[in-house]
Amino acid sequence: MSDLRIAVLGVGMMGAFHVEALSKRIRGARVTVVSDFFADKAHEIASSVGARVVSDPIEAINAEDVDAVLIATPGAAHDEQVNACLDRGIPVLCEKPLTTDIASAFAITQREASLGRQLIQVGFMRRFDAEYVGLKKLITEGALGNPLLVHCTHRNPAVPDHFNSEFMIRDSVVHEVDVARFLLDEEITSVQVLKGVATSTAPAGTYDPMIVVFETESGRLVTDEIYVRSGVAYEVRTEVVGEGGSAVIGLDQNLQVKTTDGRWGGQITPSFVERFGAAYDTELQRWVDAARKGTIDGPGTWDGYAAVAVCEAGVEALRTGKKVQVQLGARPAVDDERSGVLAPDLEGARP
Ligand code: ISE
Repeated sequence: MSDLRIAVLGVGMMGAFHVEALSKRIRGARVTVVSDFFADKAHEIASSVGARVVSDPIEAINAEDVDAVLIATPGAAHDEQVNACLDRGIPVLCEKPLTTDIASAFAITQREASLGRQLIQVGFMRRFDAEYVGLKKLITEGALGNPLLVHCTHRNPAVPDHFNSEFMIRDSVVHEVDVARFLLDEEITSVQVLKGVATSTAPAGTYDPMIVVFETESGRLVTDEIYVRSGVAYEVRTEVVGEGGSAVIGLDQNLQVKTTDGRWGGQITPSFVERFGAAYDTELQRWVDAARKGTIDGPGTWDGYAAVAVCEAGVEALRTGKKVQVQLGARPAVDDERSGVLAPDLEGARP
């Protein structure tokens, strides 16, 4: 079978990272077309992998030498680009968010369902991380008993000033939204945001850190500490507390150093690229393998839509200080079989 020919739209940090992975580490795929608003960047990345540049993203989607599309453009461009891929009926890996508003995200779930095929995978890479897959397996196998609580910690060492509290919810907390839905296998029904004392490095009016509290359909509680200017390193931890025990991941305990002066310690990953590098590659390989068969293998449009809706409720909770309910509406039938479910398979989580 010939290689999957991929157009990568947007070659900022994530897009460029994926181009490199597709060219060096992923089997069965080749980047043939690169498109970016910044022509210099597009040419630089395209020439590094022998691809051509098509400046108009819609033209890139419809190019003859393109079988599938990876979307890593800013969120505001996703609606038009994802719909153009649906027009053509080709598989897509779309970085979060699926779109930037509830109505357009919901419309995409309906449109894809009406095609009767799952074509759009949303880039929630944590579902492919070995530790998250292991945690999910523990829950599914009943090793922790009935899960009661999930505690998440999400710290970035530093971010640019445009990262205000609203952006923190849409761009960072969105990962815990997906993790909670993935681990507990149920929808989030309400969101509350607690704002405390902000770090002195946060711009005026930005609450950093914040504690976000989710409730799920069955009444479980999920807490998320989001702190994006910790000044330390990349720390993403998740603890599930069940009736029969608890389990925690993200402790960065792989490498431990003991020194002659009697100190010990380990290394914390500096950013999400190091922490989730293997997960990104697994996500890509599984998407490529599925896309070659004309489908996806991972979180789908319903997961993308649910994340947009919960984040929207989170932003309202931030503004009003109230607990905000999430109304998802009816899930299109065709998604039921696969979307939101990634088989808890530890082997599969390794690239
Ligand atoms: C970024 O967009 C990511 O996706 C990272 O995983 C997250 O840690 C960071 O906060 C986001 O801004």
